[in-house]
Amino acid sequence: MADDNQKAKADVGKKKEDFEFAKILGEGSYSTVVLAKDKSNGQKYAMKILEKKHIIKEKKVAYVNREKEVLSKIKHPLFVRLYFTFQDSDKLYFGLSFAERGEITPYLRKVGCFDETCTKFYTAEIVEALDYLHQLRIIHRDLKPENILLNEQWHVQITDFGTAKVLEPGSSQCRADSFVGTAEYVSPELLTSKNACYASDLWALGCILFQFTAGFPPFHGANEYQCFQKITKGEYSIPDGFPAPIADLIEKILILEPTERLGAEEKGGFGPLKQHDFFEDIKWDTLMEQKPPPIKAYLPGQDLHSDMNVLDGMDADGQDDFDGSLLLAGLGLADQSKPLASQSDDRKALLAKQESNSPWSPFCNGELILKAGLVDKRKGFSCKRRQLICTDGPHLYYVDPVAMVLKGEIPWSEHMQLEMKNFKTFFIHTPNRTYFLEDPSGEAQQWVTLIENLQKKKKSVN
Ligand code: MP6
Repeated sequence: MADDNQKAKADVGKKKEDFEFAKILGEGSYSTVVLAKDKSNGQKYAMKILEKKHIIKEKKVAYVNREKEVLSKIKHPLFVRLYFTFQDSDKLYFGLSFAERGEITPYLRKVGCFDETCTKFYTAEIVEALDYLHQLRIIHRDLKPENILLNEQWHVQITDFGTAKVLEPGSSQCRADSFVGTAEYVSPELLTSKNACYASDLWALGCILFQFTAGFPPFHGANEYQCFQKITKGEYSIPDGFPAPIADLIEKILILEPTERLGAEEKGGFGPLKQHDFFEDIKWDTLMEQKPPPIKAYLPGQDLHSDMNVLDGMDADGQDDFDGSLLLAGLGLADQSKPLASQSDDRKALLAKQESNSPWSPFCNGELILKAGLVDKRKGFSCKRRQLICTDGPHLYYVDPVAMVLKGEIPWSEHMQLEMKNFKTFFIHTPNRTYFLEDPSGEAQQWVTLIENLQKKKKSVN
């Protein structure tokens, strides 16, 4: 495996024909990033490709030149590296390091929110990266989870410098200009005075730390305007149960006045930030040599939502009288011989009874309810009480039992993995997301058994 300097030396005077181009990795505002393999040595790169005509038409030549200037300055393991550039008659090509694990965002989305160890490690790497970047007098200005990539060893690789700014010596503010970052992560000073400063990146860091822990960003609204309103007022709330050191650090960063933010030059810079209690056990000097922790969900304590009352109109545990285990036996589905979806007379009879008796029938597309009951569906710190309905589709629908509206479906897949944590809590691991469910009536085992039986049944029928 060539190291960075070997890769840099070996890549002098490249041209398009030297590479095999594969999948598109991502689309930037004025570019496409494509996986490319050097035919001479098999080395993989992320090739950023820009259309000259488009750049000129959109008056982005300065933007491209600035990005190249910034990328050429940055030589650090926590950033994507620019190895070479070349052009042909109509395109520009930037050869950059390929971050094998891609963006951190899908991993966060899958687990809902990171556990504290994971949050701490990745936040520390971002802090280390910003410390380096600011020493080069560069402000990123659009730091967000989508721009945080992970390399093959699961270390951070920060990317996307198209909107970065290089400050003049002696100034810590950049001249006001029209750029505003991505709504949820943009700092108040960028919205009010259009002046970005080093502390603007610290604001984004605070938002990312919040999102790693909660599973959603601190400032969000139905549209950008609502989001900006909350940001300029510093209007956000820390969910109950947030780990105290994280809450304290967020509160010390998400401060409207940039000079007051922990990590700001006026507050002593990155030293005091790295010394915050939250980073107490971080060994800063060897961070990049450490093995990153596994990406795991943060499972807020069971009592976080003890005020979740059983909704009116539901019997104690919200269990419908169409209890799946009875129906499963009734349809002979408990044994392995009968076909799953046979339109048997007893199924039709049960379906008729279900349609006249069960309030959940309208959500089930004419499928038979095998089990239905109230569950708390958790994602990070958000918790929604839903009526979970397992049918012989098989499908897993979930309904808002108050509004009586179908809210969605846990995508059925033969690759679904069921995990029972305790008699109330179980997980449904699907390829893109893990569903964290709590059954207040303590029937986690019944849910897991039913769903696994249906998976087996479906596999045997297909
Ligand atoms: C990405 N930018 O490897 C990526 C990258 C890789 C994957 C997914 C998204 C990637 C880069 C990159 C350099 N190396 C990479 N996405 C960015 C955020 C956007 C959406 C703007 C293209 C960017 C260099 C920077 C100068 C533009 C990936 C890897 N495996 N599977 C997916």
